[in-house]
Amino acid sequence: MTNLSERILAFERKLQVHMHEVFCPTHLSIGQEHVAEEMAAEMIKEDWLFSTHRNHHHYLAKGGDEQKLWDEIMGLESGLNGGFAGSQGITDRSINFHASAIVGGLIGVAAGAAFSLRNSKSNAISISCIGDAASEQGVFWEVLNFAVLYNLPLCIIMENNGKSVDAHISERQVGEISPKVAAFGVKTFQSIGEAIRFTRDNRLPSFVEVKVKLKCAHLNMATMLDLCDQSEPTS
Ligand SMILES: Cc1ncc(C[n+]2csc(CCOP(=O)(O)OP(=O)(O)O)c2C)c(N)n1
Ligand SMILES: [Mg+2]
Repeated sequence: MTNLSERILAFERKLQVHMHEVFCPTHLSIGQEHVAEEMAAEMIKEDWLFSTHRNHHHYLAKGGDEQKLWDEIMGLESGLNGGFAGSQGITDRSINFHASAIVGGLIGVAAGAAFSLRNSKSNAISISCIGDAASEQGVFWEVLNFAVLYNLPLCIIMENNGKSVDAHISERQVGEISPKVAAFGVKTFQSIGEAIRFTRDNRLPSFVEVKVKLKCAHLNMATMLDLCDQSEPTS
């Protein structure tokens, strides 16, 4: 395990210990740090990164500010977004980073950013990190079509942990995801590095599906239980 993975894991483990102080829905990335590690090796500061509800590892990989992230999750004014965004919806414009709680919510925005980069002289690309459940949103397939049609420098990184909350992928989908993506004419890869380099060098879309194992619960529950305890008893 390298420095970045260790730093991410330490951050998430510390959060687990302090979870009783967290009042926003928080999805830890324990077990998926290696994805962030591989992304960090290829990303440049100018790249745009659009993430999901499970975003801490992506944010730290992009060079985000660990203390500001911590304070944001804790709901503090000193947080990245003044404590208003919480874990799921963080934004850091200084490093072109955005996250959203809506599953598949930012893939269209990532395509928009790629569209603007298409005509620029920059070698920056747009990166969309998604989970396997994002492929159950229509916009995912619309974006594939649009990205191929308009040669967008868009790299889609899917962390497939086989789960959408508690529903296993075998209960939700037929067949494998990558071959369906390839049928749109999007070049598919097994390695994150290769996918990012392909998009950067050729200014074309790419897709990489990484099979991962999430080694923690889907979502923190401690605070939710606390909130339940504080509610008025119903008769
Ligand atoms: C549009 C939308 N529908 C439902 C939800 C509720 N929800 C939150 S996380 C989640 C599962 C997402 O699974 P996946 O994209 O595979 O990411 P993972 O949690 O496995 O990392 C769902 C259904 C949501 N946030 N947005
Ligand atoms: Mg999943």
